[in-house]
Amino acid sequence: MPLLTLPQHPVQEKGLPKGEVERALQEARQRDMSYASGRILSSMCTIPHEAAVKAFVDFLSTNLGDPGLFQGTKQLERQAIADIATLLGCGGAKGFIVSGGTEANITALWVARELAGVQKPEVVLPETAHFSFEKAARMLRLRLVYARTLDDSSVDVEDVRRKLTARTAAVVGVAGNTEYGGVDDIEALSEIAQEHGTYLHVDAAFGGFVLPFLRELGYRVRDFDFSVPGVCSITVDPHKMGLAPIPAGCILFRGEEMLEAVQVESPYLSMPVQCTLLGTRSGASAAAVFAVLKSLGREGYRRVVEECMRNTLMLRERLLSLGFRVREPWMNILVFEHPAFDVVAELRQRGWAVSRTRAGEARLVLMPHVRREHLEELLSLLEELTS
Ligand code: 0PR
Repeated sequence: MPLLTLPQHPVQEKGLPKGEVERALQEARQRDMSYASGRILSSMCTIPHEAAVKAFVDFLSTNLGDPGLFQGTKQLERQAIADIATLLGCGGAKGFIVSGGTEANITALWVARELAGVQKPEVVLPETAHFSFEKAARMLRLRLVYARTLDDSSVDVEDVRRKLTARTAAVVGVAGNTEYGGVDDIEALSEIAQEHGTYLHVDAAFGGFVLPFLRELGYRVRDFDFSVPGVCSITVDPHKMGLAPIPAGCILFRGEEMLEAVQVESPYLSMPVQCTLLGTRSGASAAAVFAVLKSLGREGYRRVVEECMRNTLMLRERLLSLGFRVREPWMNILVFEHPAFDVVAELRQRGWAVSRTRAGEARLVLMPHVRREHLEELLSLLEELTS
């Protein structure tokens, strides 16, 4: 069966009437799940902030691969970077708005490998690290050395220490791991990395827009950012809890000189050198990130995080009272299971998008589009299943 009712030729000879193209687009969109339905409980992305959407559309044709042509847009990127850098403990950190966490992690390991300059370089990272590091490792010919994790899903720092060798080009810590939201002991990793003279990268793709606000709300939060001296670079994704439209990641380096390690000459462009993986890259993403940062301010983000966390803790209490085994949440990611049935299978069968951890538990990401009323619906269903 054809996917759409639109003619299947790759590109037909004559343009189709506007209405027909629009109809095909709408038809496709209707087959998508929607965040607003509350049924997407597996995603780290959400409905973007309206100011960011407007900025994205207004800056659609801008290209930060040639910043001399788009100096205003470049200024927005600089400002957005400075704001995120300040949020993460070092206003002077330098970097770029990139396409997402994968590009950010690849860029960080690329810099680390170039700076280390060792033969057969290795990277020591937690078992819980995101699979983007595997892509980075294959591309950059790095050997990944996984360190064990503890019961709370954070890395066993003693195992990291044991795995360092003369070939170690970088240590990776995660602040908000994908499955559990766990935060590694970045301070301990920093000490180990500094003793060993090794680069330390922190993947805060999810946690970077959560942890600073949880701390401001009075939650006990581990230090994970540039306030920890050994941290060389941080990945943080505006298109996750930053409420920016996809694609929007961010990579920050403590010093500008680190970026020079991956710099290439771009002689026929308006700038003589380029340090990003992408050449032509979206100025719309940078403008959108600027717009949401400026519209929400710290207070706005704090409110968003407060609501997500309140929902997470409410859900946890109610699940416990229904007899589910629930993990202690680090942030707005909740992992649970039931001794008598397969929660993931039951929920999926009824149209809820939930993910499964490698250990088989149900994993929910309580993003801002997940509202109280959706959780009440979910809870009544789970109550039925347990009775
Ligand atoms: N680092 C961490 C800690 C992540 O969780 C992710 C993505 C990345 C890096 C990579 O980021 P990009 O996907 O932006 O390149 N974590 C989620 C995942 O892959 C992303 C996600 C988002 C998954 C939306 C599902 C979804 O519907 O599991």
